[in-house]
Amino acid sequence: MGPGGLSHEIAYVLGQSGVSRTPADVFETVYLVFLILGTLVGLVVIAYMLSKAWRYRDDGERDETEDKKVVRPMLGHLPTGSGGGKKLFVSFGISAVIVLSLIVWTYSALLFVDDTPDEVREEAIEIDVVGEQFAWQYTYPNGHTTTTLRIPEGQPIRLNVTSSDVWHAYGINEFRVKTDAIPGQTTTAWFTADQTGEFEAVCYELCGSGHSAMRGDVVVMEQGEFQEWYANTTDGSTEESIDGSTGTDAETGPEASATADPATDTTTEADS
Ligand SMILES: [Cu+2]
Repeated sequence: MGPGGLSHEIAYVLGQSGVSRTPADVFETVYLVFLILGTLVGLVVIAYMLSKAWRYRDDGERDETEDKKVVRPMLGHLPTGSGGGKKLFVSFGISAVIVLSLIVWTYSALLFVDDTPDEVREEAIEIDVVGEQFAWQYTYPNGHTTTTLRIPEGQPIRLNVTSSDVWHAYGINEFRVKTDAIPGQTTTAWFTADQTGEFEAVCYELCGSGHSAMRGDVVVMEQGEFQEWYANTTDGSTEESIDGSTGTDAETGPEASATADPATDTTTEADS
């Protein structure tokens, strides 16, 4: 959660319109709400337990006759003390309402992530992702393929993920993206990168001996920089091959690679 994140979270919780939500916001809000509620419930339970332990402690002044006056609940009967079990029903009722509303709210929030909203679909760049032992390959709308994912900051990205061999799972931790890569099936995931920089796409499904090395670079560029880079990619051009030669882009960073790419493209094109 970045600066101003809390007001964003609260706006989302209150269902305010005009707040552009991303899956990362949804997951962070769900996490925050459950963390706060869990902490509150924990504090109440522990405080109640400690207060009762203190109140009924053995201080050596126990009155034996008091014990006999206590009405003990019987198996199969509702307790008659505290207003004939009213307290029990009220607390059960309130808990049920809270738990059910949490389920409905969480589920609807997750549906928002699963079903890409229409306005996101219109804006998004669609990129095909193929997992293969042991690398990720991306194909852009213009047919350009690469093993380094380059995306602009602030624009939704929609990934169509599949696998060409075994089960993998595609994920970028920072942007809260994770989806299975299954041979013969396509799963979609979307996200919006809220910061520029270099990140890592990792395989989250044990897929063979090279699983732990199944990592790819993710470079988030400024919009203008990305447009410049993308304009220089030609139809069907290949930037890096999947067999392990990753080129120099990861080391030189987005600025250097934006200018270096056309050269890389022509050399690899000649090879294939
Ligand atoms: Cu894998």
